[in-house]
Amino acid sequence: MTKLDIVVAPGPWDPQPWRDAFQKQAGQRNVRVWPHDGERLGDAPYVICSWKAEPRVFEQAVEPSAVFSLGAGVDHLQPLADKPHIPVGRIVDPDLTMRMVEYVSFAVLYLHRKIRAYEASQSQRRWAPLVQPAASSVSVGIMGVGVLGSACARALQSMGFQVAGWARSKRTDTPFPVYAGPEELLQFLARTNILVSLLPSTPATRGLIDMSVFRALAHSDALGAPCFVNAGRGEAVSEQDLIEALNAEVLGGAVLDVFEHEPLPSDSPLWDFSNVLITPHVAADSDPEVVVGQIVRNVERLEAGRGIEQQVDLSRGY
Ligand code: NDP
Ligand code: OXD
Repeated sequence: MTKLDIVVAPGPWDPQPWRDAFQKQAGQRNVRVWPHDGERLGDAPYVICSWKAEPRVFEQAVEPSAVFSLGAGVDHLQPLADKPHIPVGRIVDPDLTMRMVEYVSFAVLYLHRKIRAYEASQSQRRWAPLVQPAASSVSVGIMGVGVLGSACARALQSMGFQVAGWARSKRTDTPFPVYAGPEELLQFLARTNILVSLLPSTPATRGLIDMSVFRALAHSDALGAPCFVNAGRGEAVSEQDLIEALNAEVLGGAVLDVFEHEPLPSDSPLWDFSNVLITPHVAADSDPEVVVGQIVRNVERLEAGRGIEQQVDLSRGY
């Protein structure tokens, strides 16, 4: 059985933890970090494990046996869309899922429990209780109820929030209602006080969340103006419309982890809103030890002539 070389192309990430984790878990396989260990990959069969790597890594004379994303999203692997014969895998892992559940639960509670207002009171040494309604009076709508969105929906439901999802296809296997497709979007938005996006970046989702979406959300006695959480991809949101919606108080607050351009430029007006919390794309980090374990299991499958798990269809975009 031929062992595959493993080429790790971690793009802007610190390569060292990835080199260490692969060297620890890859057995006898040859591990190379690209481009640090040289740009040319040689003629031995290999796989590429990539995070936002420069596309020229995919332009070698010999093609990879498979390409793995080092995260859940595969939008950065679009250069491979015209090579459907190369299998592409992504990370689906309880560790990554639980990190996203933590982040989204925190963000929804931060908005629902009016923590921003209490932070402002504290900075002025003011004791200022606000009406604090129960979670059951707030409806959370999650756009994208795949692996991450479904887990977040269940966690929020267990806290008492009214939860609904929106996806591309109809679902009947969830303990919360799922609205599907453009035809059910308005119905979904009309019942949503806190909108959470966990959508991937695809041609169909790009710029989907715009002013018309924000205006269609429901005001509630509990929360006032609706709020927005984005931990999916910045490209799914019209950032200009988001800024306008915050300025016009169509939205009452937001927690944002992902942006059209990352790092978020220092002159972005989003930094200035007192009712917006910004985090630097850290909602669900990939832990090298965990991710590498899943990739090595897939490499073993390839070496045994089997297909990979968590394969994605890049023509669908996610
Ligand atoms: P999945 O592929 O499991 O789920 C994607 C969901 O989005 C599905 O419910 C899918 O619908 C829905 N969807 C896709 N396209 C459309 C569309 N055009 N209209 C309506 N719904 C659509 O992905 P994950 O849950 O694992 O991850 C979601 C995203 O989260 C990733 O793609 C990544 O971009 C982001 N992410 C962000 C992180 C961070 O740190 N901020 C960390 C990890 C991931 P259907 O169910 O019908 O297929
Ligand atoms: C991912 C991410 O897609 O970190 O895993 O954004």
